Amino acid sequence: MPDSPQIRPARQGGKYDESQIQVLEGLEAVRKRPGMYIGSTDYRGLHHCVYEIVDNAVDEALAGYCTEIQVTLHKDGSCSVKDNGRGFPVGIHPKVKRPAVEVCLTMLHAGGKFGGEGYKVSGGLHGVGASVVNALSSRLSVTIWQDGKIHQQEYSRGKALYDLKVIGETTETGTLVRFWPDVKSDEVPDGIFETGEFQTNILKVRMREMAFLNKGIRITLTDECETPPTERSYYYEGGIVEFVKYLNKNKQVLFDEPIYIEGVSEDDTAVEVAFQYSESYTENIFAFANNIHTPEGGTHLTGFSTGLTRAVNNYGRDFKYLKENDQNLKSEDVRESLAAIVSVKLKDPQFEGQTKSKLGNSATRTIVDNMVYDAVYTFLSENPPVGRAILDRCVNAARAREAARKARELTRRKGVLESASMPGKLADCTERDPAKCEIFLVEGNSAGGSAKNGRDRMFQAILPLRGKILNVEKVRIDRALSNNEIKTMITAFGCGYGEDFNLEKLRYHRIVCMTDADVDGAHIRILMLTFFYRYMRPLVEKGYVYIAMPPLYKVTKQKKEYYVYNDIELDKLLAEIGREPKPEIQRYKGLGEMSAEQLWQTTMNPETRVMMQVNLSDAIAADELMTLLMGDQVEPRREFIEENAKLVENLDI
Ligand code: TSJ
Repeated sequence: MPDSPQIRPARQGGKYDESQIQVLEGLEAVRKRPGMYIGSTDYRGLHHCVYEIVDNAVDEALAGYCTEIQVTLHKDGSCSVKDNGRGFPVGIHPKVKRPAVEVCLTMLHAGGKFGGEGYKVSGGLHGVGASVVNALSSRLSVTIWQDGKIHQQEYSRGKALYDLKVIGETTETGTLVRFWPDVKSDEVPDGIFETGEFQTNILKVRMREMAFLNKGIRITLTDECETPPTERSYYYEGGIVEFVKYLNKNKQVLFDEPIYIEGVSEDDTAVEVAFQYSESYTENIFAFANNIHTPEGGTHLTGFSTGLTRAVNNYGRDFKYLKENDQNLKSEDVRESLAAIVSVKLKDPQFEGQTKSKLGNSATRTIVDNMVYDAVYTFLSENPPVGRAILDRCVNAARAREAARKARELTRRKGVLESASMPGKLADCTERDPAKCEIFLVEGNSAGGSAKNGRDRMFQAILPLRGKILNVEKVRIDRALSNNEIKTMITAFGCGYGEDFNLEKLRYHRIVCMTDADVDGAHIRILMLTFFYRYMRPLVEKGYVYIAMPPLYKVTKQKKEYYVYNDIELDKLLAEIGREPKPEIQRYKGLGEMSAEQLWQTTMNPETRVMMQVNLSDAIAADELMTLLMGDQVEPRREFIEENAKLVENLDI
């Protein structure tokens, strides 16, 4: 039989060939409903594409054949990923009768089926495979160095442009994929992505995370769009131990070396845990399954938590840190001020939950629990100073929790937080159906005035806040309640906080942070998001939290006014309307400079405004920034702000 054409008809000799129906239907489905495969078509989906390709190279590294991964952002808007592995198999796939690499890149879920023994570990957030990226790329090329030859094939929107061909000879091995995301524009109305701009700051977080989670792999990120081009390299011999040190790098730690546990279960589940206590009052535990972050937790996290709690309690009893009459420590006592990484790698991971980011495999819980219990109990027994430090810390946390509970009951009885009377500063709306109501948290009094006058009082409430919200790193929640801004927010929202949080009592379904478009505004926004993330997390999970986007400039030309939200838009507009005669450009330094009418038109009117909905990973990013910005240690903070001034701005996306 001669070589088959690129896409053969589904029907051949009256018989359906299932794999080909999949080719045709598969990639079309991807372009029809991209969100189903990559989550969204905004900047997040765009960056998932990079992760998806990198995951393939990481899998080759985990199989033991690759040590270097090079990620490059090119000036022409493309991204390439190159590894020094064995090279993607080019042999003919027995069933489809096309080269394996072509099958993987042009068929949905074809990946991993010809991987031989072992299992795909990374598999991307949505576990969809490289063909999805191919389908969503205007162009993609794959180059393979293998068996003395260099092979290449190119595709457009997932369809091969020509058969795999040999383009040269080589002594090396490896795989290179370069793709040009299919970006929507006036010229390409049927494009996919709303933006094609890769951001180094977003990519570097994931590349660093991948390097932490997979020790010994070097991942290099080069940005050729910057002048001069920048290069960052991530390589961690210590893996997740270095990850934990990184999480605690600005904190006073209780003991110098994180505790590290590693093991493989009978069913080949690989478990790695590292943890360390600090003097802070928050927990920073990140759980991963097959290199995928699981913010909703799951069985691996539960196993860690119960195993650790049991070990600390038993050690405390056996070594008399807990007296007979003392209650057992609760898991939240043991987790306070804990930084930890839990990473499991398993066959057939089951992802559950709202965002499919919760591990469901029930066997994993017992595996992790037992492994952690044994290792921690033994470690503490053999290292009494560390054991003492940890037990002191946890017993202290338990006492504080008990005190806080009593204080809360007192305030509850007095009705301080639940009374019908709303804070005086709140300009409430008339509507009572929470689903229709919005509350704007506005920085500063003058802006608060404009917002009050500009709003639609039917459904929009205004709560002016005066700058400093509190740093939750530094105090426990009971003390946090002495902060006026925090108290006011809790009262106005009506839904309580922490363990008592009740979403049904929430008075507004849109909570909008409206701060100035400058660094101070960004800080206050980070403080707000961190507070929500730590004490009202369901607000974030439900998508009730938003960031208002006030314009940065007003441009006036020949009595026409234009509002512009960032510098790129400004350039675009000036190109459009012409710079002669000179348009007047006003840069807003703060919300307070806008009149009530302007604020309504540009930032608050649902018909015309732009708002960003905050998701869990935004909140986590804010929380991490907060740790760095507000931690005890001054020097790293300054360094960080200098290094990341851009990242703070990036929260504006
Ligand atoms: F999938 C992809 F095209 F996106 C991609 C795959 C992208 C990149 C950057 C790298 C890779 C990739 C795949 N690197 N290395 C591999 N290796 C294999 O696929 C491979 C090689 C040999 C064998 C074998 O059993 O001999 C098996 C596999 C799965």
